[in-house]
Amino acid sequence: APVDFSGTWGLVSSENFENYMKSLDIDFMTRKVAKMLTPQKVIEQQGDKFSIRTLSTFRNYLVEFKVGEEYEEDTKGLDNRKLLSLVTWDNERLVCVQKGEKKNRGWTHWIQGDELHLELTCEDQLCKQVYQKV
Ligand code: VLP
Repeated sequence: APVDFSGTWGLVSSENFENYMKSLDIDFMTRKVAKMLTPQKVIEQQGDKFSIRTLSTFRNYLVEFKVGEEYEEDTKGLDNRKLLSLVTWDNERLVCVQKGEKKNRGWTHWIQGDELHLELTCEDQLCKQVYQKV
């Protein structure tokens, strides 16, 4: 794909993260801490190979995958579930479907101008986040 997501991106806005966390059964105290964070996404992309690091003062999370190849995801430090995840291209958007206990779980990344956009879904909740290069 002609899109390059590589870089270090800082959170600038977040909508409905609280309800997204609730849909993942994240406990009250963890939600209170998590919603105060301004995480960074450190993305390394080589063609269809990605690593995405979500970094914060509280917890860090790493996923590595190749587009089109299903992988086992262990959401250790988040909701601690085992998922079967698959990322594909939808035109210039990177779309991840996360199969597991929770219905309709996944995320979509795309670049819009100088911003990195992220939509996170779980069950009936949609969280929208915007990041900018730092
Ligand atoms: C759980 C939900 C806060 C919050 C509890 C701990 C790591 C796409 C994708 C790549 C994600 C989102 C990860 C965040 C969900 C938190 C700790 C917060 C900081 O990102 O970029 O993995 O799945």
